[in-house]
Amino acid sequence: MNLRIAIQKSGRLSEDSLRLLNDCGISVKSAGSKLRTQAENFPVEVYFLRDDDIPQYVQDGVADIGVVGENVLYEKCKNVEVVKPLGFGKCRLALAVPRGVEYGSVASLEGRRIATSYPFLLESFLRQHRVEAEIHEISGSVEIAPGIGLADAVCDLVSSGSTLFMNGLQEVETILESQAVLVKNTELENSKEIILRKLLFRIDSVQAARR
Ligand code: PRT
Ligand code: ZN
Repeated sequence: MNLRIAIQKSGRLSEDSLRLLNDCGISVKSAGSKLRTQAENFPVEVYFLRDDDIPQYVQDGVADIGVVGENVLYEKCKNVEVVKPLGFGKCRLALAVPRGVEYGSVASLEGRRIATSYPFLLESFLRQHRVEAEIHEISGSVEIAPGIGLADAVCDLVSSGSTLFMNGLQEVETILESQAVLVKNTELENSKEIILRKLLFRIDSVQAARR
C-alpha cells in the first residue's frame, strides 16, 4: 500500500516540495518527463501535477495528500483537510493600483474594473467590504492589465514586489497571506493514515532542524 502524494510538476513549489521529501529521507527524483514515480525507500508514490489541479485530485481521492499554495487551495474551495503549513512558497494576494493614483480605502474601488486570476477570493474580499467592482478574470500576466487599459486595478500574488514595481503599480491591500500547505483527503483509509503519520513525524523533525 502506497500513500499517493501530489506535488507541482514544474513551478515555484516543485523544488521545495521535492527537497522536503528528500530531507525526510525519501528518495524521489525530480519529475523530468515522468508524471508519477515510486519512492525507493518509503511507501510513497509521487504524482507530478499542475498546482491548480491538486485540490481537486486530493478531494476526489485520486491522490491521498498534496502540497499546494493556500492561495490556490482557498480559491478552489475544495473539501480537503489542511494538515500542516510547510513554510515555503510564501507570498500574498494583494490589490494594487497604478502608482500616482490616489487610494484612500477599499471604497475607492467602487465601480472599478479589477483584473485577477483569483475571482473567488477577490469577490469575497470585496463583499466583506461592501464594495461592488467589476472583476475581470485573466489567467496570467495580470500586472499589465492597467497599463493596456484593461483594468483600473489588479489583484495578484506578490512576493518581492518587483513585478508590481516594474509595471508601475503600488500595492494597497493584502487579501491573503499564503504559503504552501500539506493537504489530505478527508477519508483516508487507516493503512494510509499510518504512513501519513510516519511522514508527518519526519516532516516535524526536518522543520525543527531547519529552525
Ligand atoms: O504550471 P502550474 O499551474 O503548476 O504553475 P503556475 O504557473 O500556476 O504557478 P507558479 O509555479 O508560478 O506558482 C506556484 C505557487 O507558488 C503559487 O500558487 C503560490 O502559492 C506560490 N508563489 C509564491 C508564487 C509567488 N510566490 C509569486 N511571486 N506564485 C506566483 N508568483 C508570481 C506572481 O503571480 C507575480 O507574477 O510572481 C510574480 C510576482 O513576484 P514578485 O517577486 O515580483 O513580487
Ligand atoms: Zn497553476
